[in-house]
Amino acid sequence: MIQRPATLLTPSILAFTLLLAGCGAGTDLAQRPPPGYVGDVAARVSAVDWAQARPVTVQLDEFRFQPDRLSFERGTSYRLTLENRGNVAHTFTSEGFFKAIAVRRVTTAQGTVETPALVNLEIPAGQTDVVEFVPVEAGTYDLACHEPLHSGFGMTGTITVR
Ligand SMILES: [Cu+2]
Repeated sequence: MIQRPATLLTPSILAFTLLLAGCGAGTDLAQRPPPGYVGDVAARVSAVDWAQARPVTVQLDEFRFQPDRLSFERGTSYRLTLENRGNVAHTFTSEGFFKAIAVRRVTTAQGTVETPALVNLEIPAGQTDVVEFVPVEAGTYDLACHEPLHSGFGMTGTITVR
């Protein structure tokens, strides 16, 4: 009989750990889509080819997203890399966009979490998060960093789903 290693973290424990590890706005991953989010996430995620996922990279620093205008197509798999090249934590926060996508998984410095929905993403200084997702609902959504004052310094953007 093969035993699973005792240190194996379940996704729920890992998500909880991520939530605790963040400071400020913190990273918050939902275990099931909250109200207002797209449903049928598992079916939507399994309906696309992840070997063909389109890579998109956004760099974050003080105080901007580069690029700050992002465009995605519905029904296409994406691998979004968020590189914090700054000296402080930044968040990638877009409630409207998060509600409009089906998430496959999120990879942070702490590991990979299978999660259907994003509530908030905080990327510590010098770290990189990767989000794999499928856009579902078309629309134009505001992007902002929710660290104190950052959006006022211009750390905002726009995400369009076509
Ligand atoms: Cu910021």
